Amino acid sequence: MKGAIFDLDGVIVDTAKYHYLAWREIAKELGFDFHKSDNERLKGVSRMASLEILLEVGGIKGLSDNEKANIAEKKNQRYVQMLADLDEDEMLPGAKDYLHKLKGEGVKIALGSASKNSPLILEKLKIADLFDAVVDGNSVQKAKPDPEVFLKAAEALKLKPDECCVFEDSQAGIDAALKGGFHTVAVDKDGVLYGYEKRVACLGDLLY
Ligand code: B16
Ligand code: MG
Repeated sequence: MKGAIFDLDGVIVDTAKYHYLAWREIAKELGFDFHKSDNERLKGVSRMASLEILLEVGGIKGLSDNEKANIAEKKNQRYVQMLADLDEDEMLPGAKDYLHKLKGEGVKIALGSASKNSPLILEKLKIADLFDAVVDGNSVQKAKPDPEVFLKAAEALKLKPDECCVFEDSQAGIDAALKGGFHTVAVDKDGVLYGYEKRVACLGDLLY
């Protein structure tokens, strides 16, 4: 492995809980309950695609693009407020140590995330300087399972896909990595993903 490309939410940090709380508040304002089980569907999905899923769950139809954009913006403001106190302690087990281990071995490191808040989150976790490249929702047109985000990350590292391993917690992300010709590690505690080359419960499993 010459390059390691990490998804953010669910691999490095558990921000899914804050996405859930923010979407749940929005659902409440729209007049329905958004349950934790529905939240699974939002994993790795872009902000606007997440809103479409939320509206489907609530049976809400016929909103204009403008109304949808306003709702998504409101959700993001709540989410960013919730990130105010985010710190290194909320990183998933072994994530920081594994990033440092790879860095020490000379492996190039990139982020390949759907989140437009990635730069803020990396700063808060104090790990931004470990990344040689950051490709996220701000720099891609096509969401996972399209391989664009990982192909751009490999290109930024000046490596070929088969020289890189993608670390992912969503099926859309695993599918994207496979389509792009990458090696894959699923970060999947519950064993719900398929198609990957190796599965771990957390990055800490790769330390020894
Ligand atoms: P934002 P990842 C994804 O992060 C989250 O899993 C997903 O729930 C979220 O909707 C998406 O980022 C967009 O996030 O609203 O911050 O742009 O797993 O791709 O790192
Ligand atoms: Mg993820």
